[in-house]
Amino acid sequence: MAKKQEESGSFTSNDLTPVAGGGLLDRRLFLKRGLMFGSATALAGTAGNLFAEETALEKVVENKITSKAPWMLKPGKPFSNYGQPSPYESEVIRWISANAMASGNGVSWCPLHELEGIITPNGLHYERHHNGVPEIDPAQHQLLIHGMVEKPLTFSIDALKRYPMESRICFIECGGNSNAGWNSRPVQSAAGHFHGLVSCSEWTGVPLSVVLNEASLDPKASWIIAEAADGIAMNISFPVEKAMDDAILALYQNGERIRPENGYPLRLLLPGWEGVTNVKWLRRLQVTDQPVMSRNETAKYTELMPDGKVRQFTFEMDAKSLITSPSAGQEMHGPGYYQITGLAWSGKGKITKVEVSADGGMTWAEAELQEPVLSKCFTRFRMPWKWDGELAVIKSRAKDETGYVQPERDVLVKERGRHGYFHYNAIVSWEIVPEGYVNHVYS
Ligand SMILES: Nc1nc2c(c(=O)[nH]1)N[C@H]1C(S)=C(S)[C@@H](COP(=O)(O)O)O[C@H]1N2
Ligand SMILES: [Mo]
Repeated sequence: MAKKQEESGSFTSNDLTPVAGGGLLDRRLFLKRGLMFGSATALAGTAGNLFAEETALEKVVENKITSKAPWMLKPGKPFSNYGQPSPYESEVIRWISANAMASGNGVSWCPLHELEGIITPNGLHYERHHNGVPEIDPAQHQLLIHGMVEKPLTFSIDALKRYPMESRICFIECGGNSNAGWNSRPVQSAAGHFHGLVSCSEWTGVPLSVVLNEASLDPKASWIIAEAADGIAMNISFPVEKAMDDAILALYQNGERIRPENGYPLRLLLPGWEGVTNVKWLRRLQVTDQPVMSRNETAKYTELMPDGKVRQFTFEMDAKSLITSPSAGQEMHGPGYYQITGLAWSGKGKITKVEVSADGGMTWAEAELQEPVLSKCFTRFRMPWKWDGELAVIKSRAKDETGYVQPERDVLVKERGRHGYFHYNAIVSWEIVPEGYVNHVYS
């Protein structure tokens, strides 16, 4: 009987029994066909619709015949060479916080709380520049590979485009993302203005192993120093092992050539590894047997631990998750049914589970992971929720395929101490007050 109902797609009163405290419902609830097609009487209480308005026949007639919207009364605009978002979406933008003394040094945040799915539109990919965006002529740009190789090689962009390519959908996250989490008081910024130094794209280019094999590595080579063509010639070291594993010389981002801000015409892509290792405007790879010990791998992106030792070369980004809706600064529309949704990712592989709590972490229930679930990639999670209008604290907790579970904030702070500035990946809590406002809290 239960099986039959499942097949017909309708829901039973059992489905409406909370699966955890605070009104969390079965993660499969919104997937049931019965609910989508209006037999939601039991769910909605009185009316048969979830969120839609009941429409009388006269209204239908009026709508179809007499009241035509202004845009239906004239021809639309002509074609455009490059499409832009609707002007009504003009507030879905990156949020810039640049250094007042040096405008090319700073960040712009991806508005994660305004986006859906797992792909970041190119114009909204977060930015982190140490010295601005160089305007590079691809016809003059070259990549040099030298050092502990048999044959030093130079590649033009045109030459690289002729090699066989691969695509990889993965996130890039700055090691400084979410660093406001280390503050003693919870910041009240929108989710993307706090956690938005991470974005996810389809990157396409030439596997680094292919060109390194062509140059033929010295068996004693263990590190590669990547150097950029920006105004600081930014450089960073990474192990040869990663180069031969899944590193890509990326030329394309979500199908089009990489945007200048993100490394045009060539960027190093080290899937799952800390943002700073993904060198943009790549011009040189020097194969060596030791790291270069540059500023960005010594003074920055490392942290002093409580025992006085320093954590360095923390390449892989640990698992993390975040509810993007509802989230800080958003408003609820009164008690009733909601879909909690957010993003989870891990630099160590696939996300295997996301749990959600609506009672401040006392009880948890498993969220639905939306396909595709890919390694080192954003994973979208969803959870149906009936908010009773009372004070609630919602949070999410990610687990990856290594078994690692995202820690609570007090656990992370205890482990790392308070000298750190980078690599904050603790559970994020949003408090919903009866008036419907959403705040960031530590609990
Ligand atoms: N050449 C160069 N590469 C760079 C940087 C830079 O300033 N210059 N910033 C790094 C840092 S710290 C991060 S987090 C990522 C940001 O990549 P994005 O701007 O495409 O988001 O690029 C890395 N690669
Ligand atoms: Mo970064």
